[in-house]
Amino acid sequence: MRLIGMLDSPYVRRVAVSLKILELPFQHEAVSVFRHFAQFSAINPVVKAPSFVTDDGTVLMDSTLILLHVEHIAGRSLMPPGTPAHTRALRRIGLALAACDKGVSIVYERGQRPEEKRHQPWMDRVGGQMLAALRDLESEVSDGWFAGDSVMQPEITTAIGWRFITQMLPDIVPVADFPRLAALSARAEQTQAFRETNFG
Ligand SMILES: N[C@@H](CCC(=O)N[C@@H](CS)C(=O)NCC(=O)O)C(=O)O
Repeated sequence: MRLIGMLDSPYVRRVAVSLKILELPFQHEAVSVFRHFAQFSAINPVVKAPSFVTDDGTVLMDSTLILLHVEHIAGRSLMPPGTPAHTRALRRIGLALAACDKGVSIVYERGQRPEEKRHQPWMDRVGGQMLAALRDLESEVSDGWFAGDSVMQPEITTAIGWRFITQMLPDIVPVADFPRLAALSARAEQTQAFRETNFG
C-alpha cells in the first residue's frame, strides 16, 4: 500500500497516523501536489492528496474513503461503537474537516492567487467559517481525549486539523481562545503515531 502526499496536508496526515495506529504497513511517498505536479499526475491524474494505491493497484482518493478502506483491511475501526458515540464522533470529525477545508482554501488563496486578484470579503467569510468550526469543536473537547483513554478518529482529525491551521494561519486563529484544542493537540503530538508522522 502506498500513501501519496505531503504530511503538511491534514488529510494525508490523518491517513498516515491512522495507518500507524492500525499497525498496517505502508509506503509513504512525499509527493507535493504543487512542486511535483507531473510526478503526482503519473500516479493519479486528478492530483488529489492523499492518493492511496491499494495492493491490487487501485488508486483511491479522499481521506475519509481511504480510511474506510484501511479500516476494512485492518478489520478494526477507529470510530467508537454505539450509536450515540458514533454520531458524536461523526459530528466532531465533520467540524474538524470543515475547519481544515476552510483553512486550505485560505492557504490556497494566499499562495496561488496574485494579491491584486484576492477578494477580501471572501477571505473574511471563509476565515469566519473556519473559526466557527473551531469554536464548536472547542466546546466539544473535555479534559483529555473526547471520550475514554484511546485515540480514535475524532481525536486524530481534530489534533491534526488544529496543528495544520495554527501552523499555516497563525494570524487568523486567536490561539488563546482554544485552550482545550491546544491541549488535545499537544497531547496527541506526543504519541508515537503522531511523532512518526511529523507535520511537514
Ligand atoms: N476532502 C479531501 C480533501 C483533499 C484535499 O483537498 N487535498 C489537497 C491537499 S491538502 C489537494 O489535493 N490539493 C490539490 C488540489 O485540490 O488541486 C480529503 O479528505 O482527502
